[in-house]
Amino acid sequence: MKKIVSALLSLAMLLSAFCFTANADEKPTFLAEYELDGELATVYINIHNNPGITGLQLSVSYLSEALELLSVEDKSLFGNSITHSPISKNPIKISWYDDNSANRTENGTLAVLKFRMTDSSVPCEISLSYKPENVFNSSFTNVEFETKGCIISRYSIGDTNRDGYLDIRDVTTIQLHLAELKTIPEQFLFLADTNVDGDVNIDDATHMQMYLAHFDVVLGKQIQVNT
Ligand SMILES: [Ca+2]
Ligand SMILES: [Ca+2]
Repeated sequence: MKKIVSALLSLAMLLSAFCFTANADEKPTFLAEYELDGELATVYINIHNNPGITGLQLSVSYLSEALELLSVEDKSLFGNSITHSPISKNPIKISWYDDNSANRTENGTLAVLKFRMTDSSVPCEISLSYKPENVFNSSFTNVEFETKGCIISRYSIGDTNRDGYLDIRDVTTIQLHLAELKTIPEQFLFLADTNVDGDVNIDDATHMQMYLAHFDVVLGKQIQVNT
């Protein structure tokens, strides 16, 4: 019995050490995620793994030919308000500053942008960027964040043949693409990156097969919305 308890304890320690390492590896990130409802795209500008900041200015750029920005909603993540440039501007700049001089470490949704998709035939990339001096902490030291945008598309990740269904034909489409027998157009290649590691290879076909076989895998990334 003692042996089992000590084995379980060792396992728990190993797991907690692993979890700690995994969290430590996560970098501060500005992340855009979206939901699409018909022609209305809701884009969440999120902050993850925030080490502590007192001010930021973030630029959000998008494809004007395919998206029309309708509104910017302030989620008051840090208590006080954000400001932004006029919604007719692209990129639109979102700013926040706390003059109480204490670092703020909240994570979650900074702003919600609503777009109308005026051309759904093309994938629409939302890009985030900032100037290093525009994200800083209470000592006015620049704080580095990664930026991750998103691609708004009427097709789900995995729908590689773009017929609106997720099935074995999408696996075949990936395999044919990898065998260079039938190419997935460059602008839709992101649909084939089913495990979202930035590359399209046989692992994505396997990942999709596992999804279709009801294994516990997710196609693309699950959106976590903070309301
Ligand atoms: Ca399909
Ligand atoms: Ca991949």
